[in-house]
Amino acid sequence: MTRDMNKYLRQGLSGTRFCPGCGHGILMGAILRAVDRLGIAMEDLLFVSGIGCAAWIPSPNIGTDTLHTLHGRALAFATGAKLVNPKLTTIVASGDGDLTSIGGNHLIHSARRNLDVTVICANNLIYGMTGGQTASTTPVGARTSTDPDGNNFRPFDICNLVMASGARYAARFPVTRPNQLIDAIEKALRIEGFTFVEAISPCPTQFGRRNSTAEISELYDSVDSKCISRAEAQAMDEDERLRHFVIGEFEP
Ligand SMILES: Cc1ncc(C[n+]2csc(CCOP(=O)(O)OP(=O)(O)O)c2C)c(N)n1
Ligand SMILES: [Mg+2]
Repeated sequence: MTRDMNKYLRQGLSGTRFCPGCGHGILMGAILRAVDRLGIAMEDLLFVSGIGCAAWIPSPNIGTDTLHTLHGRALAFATGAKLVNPKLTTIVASGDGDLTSIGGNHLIHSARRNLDVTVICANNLIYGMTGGQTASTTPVGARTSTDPDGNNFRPFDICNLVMASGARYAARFPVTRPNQLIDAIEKALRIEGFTFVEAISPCPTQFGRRNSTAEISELYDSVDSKCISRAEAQAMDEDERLRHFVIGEFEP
């Protein structure tokens, strides 16, 4: 994190808990830069997270109020916080497992009810914290600790899932394209109602080393090279599309 974002960090920290090369640190920088652009005061901001490596993005790193809650229940806590103080800009920042597996119901119903929060999903395609198990976002064929020969099941398209549930805005970008990611987070924060940004965030420790991309730079290149536009996706058959990340903005 460059020094210009220091003012948003909790005092006394001597570093983050992320592994070397974890994309979650880049995402944290992107979130803070979007907040900075909008000039949101620290006291008007609340971060809520569940459990997982991604849930460490706000807590303990960011110096605003943060709720570090139960696995899968970040949106339930955010709902309560929003009821008590609707004026707070409330950002839920958590992992793909946390938000779409154990927390999947809270995600779709928060979108359906148009809860006024911005959800930022750090999608590292795996359960990072607990040892690299298959998640509902793991690509077909990717090896994990629970699928050493490769995952058989198709992953959720989380942006489509939340849009179909009623979200006002969704976007997907990898952390390898930070400017697009910052723009998307800024836009999501400007829109009232339920908004969602999915950041593809490489996990060298649990995903990369099992999928022939042990070098951090190789993993970042691999993720970036799989990013395609919606127009490119339309020209592909389903099997080929599932091997890529369709990036961009999704609006009703
Ligand atoms: C009720 C409950 N079930 C399971 C766990 C174990 N657990 C902690 S984090 C986690 C998965 C985290 O994955 P994700 O949300 O994708 O975050 P990541 O670590 O990958 O960033 C699991 C299964 C838990 N803490 N509580
Ligand atoms: Mg994960």
